Amino acid sequence: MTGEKKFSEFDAVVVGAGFSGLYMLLKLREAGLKTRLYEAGDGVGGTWFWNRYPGARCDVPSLQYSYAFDEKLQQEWKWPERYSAQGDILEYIQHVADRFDLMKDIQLSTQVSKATYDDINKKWLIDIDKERVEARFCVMATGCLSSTNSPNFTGLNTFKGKTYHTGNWPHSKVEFSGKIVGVIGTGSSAIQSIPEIAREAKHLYVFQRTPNFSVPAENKIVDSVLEEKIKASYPEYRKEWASKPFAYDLKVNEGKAISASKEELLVEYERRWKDGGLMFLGAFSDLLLDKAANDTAADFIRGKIKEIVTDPNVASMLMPDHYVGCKRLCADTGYYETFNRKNVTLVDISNDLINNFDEKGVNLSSGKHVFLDDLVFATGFDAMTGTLDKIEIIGEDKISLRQKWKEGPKSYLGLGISGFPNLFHVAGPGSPSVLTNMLVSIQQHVEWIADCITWMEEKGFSKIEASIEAEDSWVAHVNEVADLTVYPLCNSWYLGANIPGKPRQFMPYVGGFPPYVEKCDDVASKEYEGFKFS
Ligand code: N01
Repeated sequence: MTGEKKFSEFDAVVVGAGFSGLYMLLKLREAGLKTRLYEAGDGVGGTWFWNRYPGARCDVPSLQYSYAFDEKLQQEWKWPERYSAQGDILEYIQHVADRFDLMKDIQLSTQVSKATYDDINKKWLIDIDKERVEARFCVMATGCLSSTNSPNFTGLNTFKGKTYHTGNWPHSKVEFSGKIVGVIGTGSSAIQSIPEIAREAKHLYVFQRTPNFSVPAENKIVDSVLEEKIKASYPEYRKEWASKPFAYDLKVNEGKAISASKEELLVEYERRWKDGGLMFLGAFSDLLLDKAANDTAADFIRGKIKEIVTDPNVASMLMPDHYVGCKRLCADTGYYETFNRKNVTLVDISNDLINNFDEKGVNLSSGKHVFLDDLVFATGFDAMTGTLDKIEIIGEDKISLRQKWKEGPKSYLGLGISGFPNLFHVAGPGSPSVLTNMLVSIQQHVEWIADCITWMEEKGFSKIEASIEAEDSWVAHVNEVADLTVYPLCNSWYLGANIPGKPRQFMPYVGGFPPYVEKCDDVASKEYEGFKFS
């Protein structure tokens, strides 16, 4: 016992029981390491455990957004819809946890508050609620969008109605019928939940600071012929999808928008709009690289908004003026159409700011008061770094990760952090993560980490640490590549721009999944070049 705390010792600790953590646990167990996984929630599922808001579903096709590591699993599992709903994805994750007998090594409802590297014993000392744990390796599988952003509006604590956050939604059905509801935010979570809430509520006010581009998801029942075809050669399909820049079958047209005629642009955009989903971003190869090319896509979507939304003023308020994709493109079911409903009001809070809340609703800076029964925050996340920021992580020089990252996150390949030995991060900043099919990125990271630890065990090393030189040069490369695209040109969470005071740095690696994998494989083949071992 350490003081009042129970003491436990493992070879490895994994933090987080989403897709990353579960697979990491399985791989470390296969590698022969005694491993324990800690999860703050009272169930597994990560993102899909917390984000239960109405309309929550994935925007990558489920036949692709699923684990590839087990042929029987991928053959047996049946996805009901092209883009699965949150409940179906959660059921799949729970099935995986049971099928591979993972629950016996998972401790739920357990918050990791502190992790300190002990350089003498080459171990992490991890503080959880009533326990102190020692482990040789610590893997942060804490997710990229797992710390909610809840703006602290003046007077919010006086508001008498119920408040919800899309990223931390109650487990039982929330009743909006007969209620006057406000939704703050117009990102992906809002765009999915607004049509659902509008169908139920007496009246819905949508408080919009920045309009967002969205394309129809065209969700449907999984096409059984396609499913059969894919399942007949699943490993080959998975390999082909992983060879694409976004690690899924986005079908990027090789043609360029800047050299296409008006007719060619229209035909391609119309075709993609009709097919639905994020395929829209692949309409031309230069959309994310060239401002003029991107403008053609933006004009097309603005034209669609004008066609769909009957009130020209509302249509114009819904038209974004940034680049398509530089804030994550959304996929919706009836989003713009929802603003034709009589019980929906769009409130532009970019000029008429939210001044304060009182017990009955919200006051805008113009003096206008909006009465609300319930309020939904669809205000997103402190993305990519937020959850690690909440844990006090102390490295070998007694410097905290918070201090190290105060100017922005720095890591080598998004996998390892200089000064923080034996700590790995799955899909962290500096890796392609959120710009790709997360399942593919997660599997690549988990397998790389498991292989690296196995290699260390074989070689008799007990300590691995990214070198500062390798880290600096990778961070420079990540920034350099981002600057070749339109991604850094708007105020997105990719840049940390949604969180007041957060350093502005483009966090994910935008160079494409295949070159990233090539780099990771090359590093591994050169005895983990850029990492130091002892
Ligand atoms: O969060 P967001 P999200 N006052 O950050 C507004 C993934 N995801 O939860 O743009 C007023 O995108 C903010 O306004 P602005 C996906 O990767 C995937 O919707 O900062 N408004 C914005 O409109 C996605 O990108 C799926 O000016 C404030 C909104 O809140 C990511 O999660 C579904 C505000 C936040 O939008 C995050 O999406 C859902 C303030 N103080 C989510 N603060 C799918 O797979 C913020 N806002 C389909």
